[in-house]
Amino acid sequence: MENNRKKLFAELKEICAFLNTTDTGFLTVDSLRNLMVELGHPVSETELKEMINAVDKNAEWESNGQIKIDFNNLYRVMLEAERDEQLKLFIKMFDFDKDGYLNSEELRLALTVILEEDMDMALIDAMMKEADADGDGRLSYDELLKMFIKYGKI
Ligand SMILES: [Ca+2]
Ligand SMILES: [Ca+2]
Repeated sequence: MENNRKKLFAELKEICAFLNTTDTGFLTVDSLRNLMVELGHPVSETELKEMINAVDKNAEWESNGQIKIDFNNLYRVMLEAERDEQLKLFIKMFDFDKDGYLNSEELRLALTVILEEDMDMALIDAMMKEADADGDGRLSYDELLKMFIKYGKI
């Protein structure tokens, strides 16, 4: 399942990149639905609407039930969804006490594994201090996201 999602993302990215070079840069509801079917991921009408709303909340539906979707927005939403998934997986992998946050020891282990070198606890403390915006001594999803964006990791 995990691999399927990754594959779908890769395919969608390629298609988006390709189609975005066409004149309009827009996709209609029907073409999006067909695209999902072709990729082996048929979606219901509700799911389709949710996808579209995630891409563009202000999208205007035309009288024939069609809607134009900006490919740049679709692409951005997909990238964000992918990043979200990666970060959740990262937290899950290293959240040893299962409280949904990373404390300094968990962060140290995570960085040791990722960077393949022993992390100095003083450095970890400094990173924690910087990233722990609400000062509760552990890093939440949002705090980790900001840290990763700052260091260009995702
Ligand atoms: Ca934890
Ligand atoms: Ca915190």
